[in-house]
Amino acid sequence: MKRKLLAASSVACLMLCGAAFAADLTVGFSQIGSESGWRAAETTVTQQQAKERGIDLKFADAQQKQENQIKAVRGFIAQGVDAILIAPVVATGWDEVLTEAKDAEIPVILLDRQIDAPEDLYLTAVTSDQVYEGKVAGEWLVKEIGDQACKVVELQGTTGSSPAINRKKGFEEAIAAKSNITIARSQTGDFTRTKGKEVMESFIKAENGGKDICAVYAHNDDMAVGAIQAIKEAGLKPGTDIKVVSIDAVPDIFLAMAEGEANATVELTPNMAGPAFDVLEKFKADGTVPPKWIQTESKLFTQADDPKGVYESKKDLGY
Ligand code: GZL
Repeated sequence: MKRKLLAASSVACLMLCGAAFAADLTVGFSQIGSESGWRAAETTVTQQQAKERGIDLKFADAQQKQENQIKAVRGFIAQGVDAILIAPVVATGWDEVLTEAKDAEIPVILLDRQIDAPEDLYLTAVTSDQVYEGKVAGEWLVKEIGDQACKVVELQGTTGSSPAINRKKGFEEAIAAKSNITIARSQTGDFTRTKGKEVMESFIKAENGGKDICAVYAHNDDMAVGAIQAIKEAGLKPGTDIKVVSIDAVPDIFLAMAEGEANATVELTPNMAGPAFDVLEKFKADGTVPPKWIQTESKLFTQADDPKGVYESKKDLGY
């Protein structure tokens, strides 16, 4: 793909050329996979955003493997794309390949997960505040439980991923002052329904058939939906015998909420690509460097928030 240099000399031309740049942009996107409903929606929205802007999007699905993401990024560099989007499956191990992108003068934008790497290796990161998400979930439980003794089981996201690390941290901060609320068991469910169900089954077995569990905190709704299945199969009522709090606000958690089987979720927008493409187009058009972090909103939803109506509003958004 030949890079086009525009001899922009006037504002009008800059504006026109800016738009032309968007039409000319070829962007590589290394996506983690399709482990959750939220991830599927992020992919759909990214493809829609690219199409609306006339951006040629090269998509690579890594099947949740970092080595596949690194291979895809190297492929994008070899193709000479104008920019690279990465949703990084884990937080470490990116320095080498991002240095190769930097040496090739190809800007990298991180979507929905942060990494432990020097900030000059990427243009910006578009993510939520994941510690805050965990805090919102924890504060909801603190309010819901009051002073009763509450044994929590935790379904963690993918080991080593920034959301798993940060959502755990935020939740623990929120319950730290409440000696009546303890995390009895915590294990990764890898952000998937299947694993979430499997791990919840083991927690139920270990905790007196689930009767000693007061709440399950899942780092995403997909694991919560799996846990709800396991709770029901154990003959208990999710949402009442065991409270269910999670993160993402995907449509299916609102169906569970409408049935009284889930209690709370913290919304994560699947539209990380819109803000990413906005800053990329400006960067390409006139060199404007964006802030290193573009934060997306986090909003709590509970059964009091018309879950059926929210489901209807979300069900066709690509989840
Ligand atoms: C969080 C994102 C997480 C979602 C999960 O920013 O990376 O990954 O919460 C997804 O649904 O698997």
